[in-house]
Amino acid sequence: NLSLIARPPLRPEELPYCPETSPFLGGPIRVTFPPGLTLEEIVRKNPYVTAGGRYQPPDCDPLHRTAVIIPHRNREQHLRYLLYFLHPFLQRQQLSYGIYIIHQAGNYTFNRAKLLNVGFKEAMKDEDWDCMFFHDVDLIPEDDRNLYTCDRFPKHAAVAMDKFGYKLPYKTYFGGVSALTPEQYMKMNGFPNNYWGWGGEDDDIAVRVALSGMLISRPSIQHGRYRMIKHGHDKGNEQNPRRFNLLAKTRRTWRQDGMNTLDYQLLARELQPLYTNITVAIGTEK
Ligand code: UDH
Ligand code: NGS
Repeated sequence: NLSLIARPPLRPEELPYCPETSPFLGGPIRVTFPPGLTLEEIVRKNPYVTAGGRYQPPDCDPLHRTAVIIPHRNREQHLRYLLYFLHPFLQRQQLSYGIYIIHQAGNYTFNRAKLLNVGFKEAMKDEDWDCMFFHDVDLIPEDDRNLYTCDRFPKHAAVAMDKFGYKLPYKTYFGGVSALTPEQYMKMNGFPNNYWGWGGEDDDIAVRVALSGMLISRPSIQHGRYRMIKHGHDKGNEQNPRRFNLLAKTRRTWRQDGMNTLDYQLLARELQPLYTNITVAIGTEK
């Protein structure tokens, strides 16, 4: 009886490809925030996640490799909730993935777009990712058919946020969650490094997409739904009074500022159980 002969487990390259559409998708997700949630509990619920917040589907060869890049400072509770929902969400999509927290060191004014540039560079040192998801820490996806994969054009994923009545606030909005392939990212010279404080950097990114000759891709309004965790204004991320002036100049500046001028000091890179923690000094406004 042949079935009694023990077979060695398949090596990863012998696994069949994962299907085009994952059989584990469930559609809408009920997003509520369990009080007293701990990182240990999330670790327990995600036994297949390995050091640095990495995952491979156990029984098929993934079609997509996605890095999730999260800009962060002083939002530990939001981070816990995001990890709690995001790990199972990405696993249901049968992705190979890694989660990167890019932590801005010090108390100087926050710079979201520069942190995302750092995240891109640092994540690409680990793996040949084919898609980078740039993800605010306070946005929880509400439907797992919102696939965390890249499209032919840069993708804006957070098209239907609860705080905007589940529609786009304006046509060129590119904030919250977006996704680019490394090729798309390099084509637009990455993101601007010179937006310190709140506002405008996402609009600048949308302008760069257009100036580099690309369009914006989006999921449907039914799938691209997000719930934002309510919060007030952060200390150290005040509205940037220069944002309108900067935006008026993007056409002239995008080739001179971005990935090609990115400058920072890596302070630490730690493999936490649920994410790779990258702490950086990104300097101050000139
Ligand atoms: N972020 C941090 N720490 C900060 C500031 C920003 O981690 O101190 C990150 C975080 O990933 C956040 C993202 O940058 O999701 C974007 O910043 P934001 O959440 O402040 O931007 P948003 O437009 O909110 O969502 C602005 C303040 C709204 C206050 C409304 C009060 N009713
Ligand atoms: C625009 C900002 C964007 C911001 C969007 C939504 O006005 O950065 O509002 O803001 N652009 C400028 O300030 C130039 S929100 O309602 O989330 O606070 O993302």
